[in-house]
Amino acid sequence: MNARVAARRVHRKQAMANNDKPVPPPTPIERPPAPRPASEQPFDPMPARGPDAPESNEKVAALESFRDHPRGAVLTTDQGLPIAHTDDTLKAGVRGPSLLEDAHFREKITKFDHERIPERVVHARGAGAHGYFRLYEPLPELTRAAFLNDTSARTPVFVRFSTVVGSRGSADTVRDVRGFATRFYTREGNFDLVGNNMPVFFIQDGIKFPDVIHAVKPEPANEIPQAQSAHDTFWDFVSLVPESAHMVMWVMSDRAIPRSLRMMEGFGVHTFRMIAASGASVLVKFHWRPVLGAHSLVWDEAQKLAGKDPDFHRRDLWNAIETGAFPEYELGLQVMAEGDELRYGFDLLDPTKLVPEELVPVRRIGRMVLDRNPQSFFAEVEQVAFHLGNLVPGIEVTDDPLLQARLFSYLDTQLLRLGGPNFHEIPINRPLAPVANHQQDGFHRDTINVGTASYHPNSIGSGCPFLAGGAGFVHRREAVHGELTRRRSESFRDHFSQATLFVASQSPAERRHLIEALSFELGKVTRKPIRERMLGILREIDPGLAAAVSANIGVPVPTGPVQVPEGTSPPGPRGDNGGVVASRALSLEHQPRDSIATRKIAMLVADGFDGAAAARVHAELVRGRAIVEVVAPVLGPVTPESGAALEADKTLAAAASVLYDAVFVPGGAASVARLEQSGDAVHFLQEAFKHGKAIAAAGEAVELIVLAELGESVLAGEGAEVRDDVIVDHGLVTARGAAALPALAEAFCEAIAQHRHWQRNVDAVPA
Ligand code: HDE
Repeated sequence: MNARVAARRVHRKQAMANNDKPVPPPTPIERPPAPRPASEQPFDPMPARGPDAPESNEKVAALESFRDHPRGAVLTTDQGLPIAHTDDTLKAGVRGPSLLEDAHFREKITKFDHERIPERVVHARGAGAHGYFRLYEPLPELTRAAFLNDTSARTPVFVRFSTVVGSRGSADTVRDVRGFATRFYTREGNFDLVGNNMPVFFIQDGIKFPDVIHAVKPEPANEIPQAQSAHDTFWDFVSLVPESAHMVMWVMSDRAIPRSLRMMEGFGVHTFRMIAASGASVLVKFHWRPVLGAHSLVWDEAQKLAGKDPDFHRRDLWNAIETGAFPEYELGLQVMAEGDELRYGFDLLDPTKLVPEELVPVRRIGRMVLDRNPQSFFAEVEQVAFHLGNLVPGIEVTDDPLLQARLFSYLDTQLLRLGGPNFHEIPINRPLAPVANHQQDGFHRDTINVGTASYHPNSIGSGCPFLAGGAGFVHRREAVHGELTRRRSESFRDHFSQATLFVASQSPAERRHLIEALSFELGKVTRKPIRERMLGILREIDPGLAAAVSANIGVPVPTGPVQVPEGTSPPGPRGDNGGVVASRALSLEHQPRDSIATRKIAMLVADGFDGAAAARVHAELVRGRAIVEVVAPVLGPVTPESGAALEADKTLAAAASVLYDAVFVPGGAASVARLEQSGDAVHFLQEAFKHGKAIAAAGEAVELIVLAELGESVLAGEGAEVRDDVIVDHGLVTARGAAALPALAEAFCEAIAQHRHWQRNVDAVPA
């Protein structure tokens, strides 16, 4: 038995023996012990996790031979020379010049000078995690891919989430598309599913990618603005390129400001192909569905978060994994018959189109769990090199011209970014499947290829490595004919019908957000003709939307057909999207809202708070696996009216409502009186209210709600409900009497699970 497993068993026995001993009474609010950061944990390739632990992650284990645990080591140079002094350079005299002879100094500074590699030209800002994928049922009728036919396999994955536009140090919560790139380390080699959190793209042909990216990136003269689409060049481009209309709607929607990377859908975007062992092929679209549902921030909140916590998303992902709240996503497929490329009223090769789920439902085929943070951001997250061309037998590409361009770009970009052709040897990029070929040499080659024959065929090396035959990757049989042309297919010319479908599918609140986002962005465009041209596009999508935006940006909606520059594909006739005029899946309104797990709740208290109320509501929140933080005027112990003190996690000055999903204020006359004096506390509540968050107040704290001017208009408002002496008014939950606490706790949890309460009238609320 290996020593680690034995130690774990002893530990389990001790834990069982301890069960017989009397347990000390719990303090009113029990806190889980603070997790040890992953970086401090000894590496265990088979960590105990959950009921069916221990489970292993082969890829994480394979990284072990590259890890360096320098504990107890002596400081050395890169050559292994022990170093006795590293704080002063070697000088001629204590006040004299430094000497070239100081090899340690030169090595240290040279290494520092060369620490940076080029950031990704797009998707530079990212965060990653390890995990695994498990299949629900074999799919032999669809594909011969081994990992999609073996339900016993626990395929290791590495996922990198990203924003597209900003540079490496930009804020997480900007309005942008999110990258959702997954590598499956399968027995047949790496399969990379390099997708986004939106199912379509701005352009139809990859040759325009540099144009759209130059337009959205900071402007070349002054490198302003960072990580924003709200500037002239972006809107200039999209207003001249109507094929972008559908994607522009997604980017202006709430999808572009996700609440969490754990609450975000993923899409392969292009139509791919799956090939069964029989040779039969189908067309597929890939989907990732977060188990917690997809949820978003509010734009005002997203902007404030960019300042209060620019690492909001990566911190959220990191902390969730460290505390065992592992993000989970289901993999789904939409399967279309080969030959049905034009059946649905649009072209499946056109990446500006999605397949409405009313036409082709999503079949869920497996689940991915992210359960381990990386140990070195640089080694793993920065150096991971995804490539759309990393396919396995049974999964292939189609002729989508955006996809085809990507097949070139990813390998090309890695050559520069990772310094040469051997980036596949970087630990995070190594497949678990064995590698054997005659490729050799080049910068940063680690492998020592042994033998004389570095060519195929050979007899000297016994013919090695051998061809895989039927087990290898064999391209589908497909006849390709055609004349040389740069023309766009006629089937790609319907630029507006799916943009209209998207807008028609939004809930009233989402539509309002869309109008606000467009008004914000176009309001920042300084050139009037661009704003006007964009309104012409919006009019084609939805005249009501165009009129609403026009009213906000002071430019009339133009009349007449949309004009496009020469060489740009003009809009063609609208398709009918197979008769689908609104699609449920396109609205966040219909996402799962049944859990408060991992939601962050602020409990606002000061000395003299009602300890019993705090403990009651806290217990209910923790039961639902929410995370509660105590926010108080000062750090240190906060004393209740009676009972044990609580330790404050944050001060009102250091915290902000935008960092939380909901707020609870227990009563206690002294505590509430203190909070009433605090502008920060009042602002905290007003801002949370404005952002549609659940708020609960008990006992005297109801007065704080009234003071913050949330009560008078809302407590008696239309739609308010009274249950067991608890008033529930669009997510604002209040009760004065102690007897109502259980009902208040329950109603508060229900309100948090709803995510946001858009029905509130918040226009007049300051924040
Ligand atoms: Fe990418 N894209 N892309 N892209 N992309 C890159 O590759 C490119 C596109 C996506 O976390 C780059 O390694 C072209 C669509 C993700 O490391 C680069 C075109 C989709 C990531 C590149 C597209 C994506 C990238 C930059 C148009 C969604 C981050 C660094 C033909 C399906 C991967 C790198 C990571 C990264 C090129 C369009 C997703 C330059 C030419 C559509 C998630 O190669």
